[in-house]
Amino acid sequence: MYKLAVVGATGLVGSKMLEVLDRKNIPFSNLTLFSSKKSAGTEVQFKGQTYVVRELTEEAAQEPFDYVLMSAGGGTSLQFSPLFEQSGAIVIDNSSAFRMDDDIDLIVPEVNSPKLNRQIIANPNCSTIQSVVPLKPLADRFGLERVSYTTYQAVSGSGIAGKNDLSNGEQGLAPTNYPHPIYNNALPHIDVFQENGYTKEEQKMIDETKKILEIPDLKVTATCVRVPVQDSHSVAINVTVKTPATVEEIREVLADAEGIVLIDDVTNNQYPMAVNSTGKDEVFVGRIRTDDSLPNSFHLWCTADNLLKGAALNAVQILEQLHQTRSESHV
Ligand code: 2RA
Repeated sequence: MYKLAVVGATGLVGSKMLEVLDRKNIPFSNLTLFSSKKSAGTEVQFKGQTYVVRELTEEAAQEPFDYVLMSAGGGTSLQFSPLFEQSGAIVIDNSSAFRMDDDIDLIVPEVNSPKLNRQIIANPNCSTIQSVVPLKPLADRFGLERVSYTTYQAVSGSGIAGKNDLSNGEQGLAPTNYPHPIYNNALPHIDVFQENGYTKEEQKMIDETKKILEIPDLKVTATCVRVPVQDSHSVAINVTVKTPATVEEIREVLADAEGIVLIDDVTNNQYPMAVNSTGKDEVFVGRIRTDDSLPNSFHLWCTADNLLKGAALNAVQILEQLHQTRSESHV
């Protein structure tokens, strides 16, 4: 039975991790919840028991845990994940702190598996996770030449502050988290701008897609937009495949793929929508059609709950994947 810690247990993603753990059968005997000093002492209910959240300290990070689910931002992860790792734990980190380190696994269980060169495994960016799930079966079957993303990202991607800006905006109050009003607006600005005019969010999607799919020369570009939606990200994916394909063949490949629900019946106005993916585990894909402006190119549209598959569920699925591997190696 495992000793499990959840860091950031009172945040949006951390509490979602507990929700997911509650419905999974991962055999942990001992659960410890950590947070910043500010939230320490909070009582959290889990499986009928009350847990008092502890402040994460360097001493606490050296206690013996088997697994640590970390969702407390990049700074906290940089400071504490290596300490947990040195004490023998496998850390599954939801921040961007380690994602692009060469020796760190960047994992989406439907797509790839950990090599564990380090005992820190990075959870990818939410909009990347939901995009590589449909791209992986297309890569395997047809090969990938080029991917262009346009995202429509929910405010919960910015945590409680983003959700507050949207709800306050509806009351005519000025935003405190975003640089401009998000209510009745769309912001082509997620995270900070880089020298090259791309935002860090766009750069994450570009770099992480290549790493997860293990296609370093894949041509990828992205435009990431914040929209006035509470939960679930939507992504328009324009993809060029290497070998000729038809829409039907693409539909068949995606319909059989793990973690995907195909909703693609425009004659009956059936297609993925954020309101329908919120609270669900899968990635919803539809609007599949040819892009006649380029050879071997297609449009896809996908939606997913950014706090579930985009963060908490994917992290717990990595834990499940490791548990499965461990159980199989002990047979
Ligand atoms: C966002 N993907 O949506 C980023 C971080 N969660 O804000």
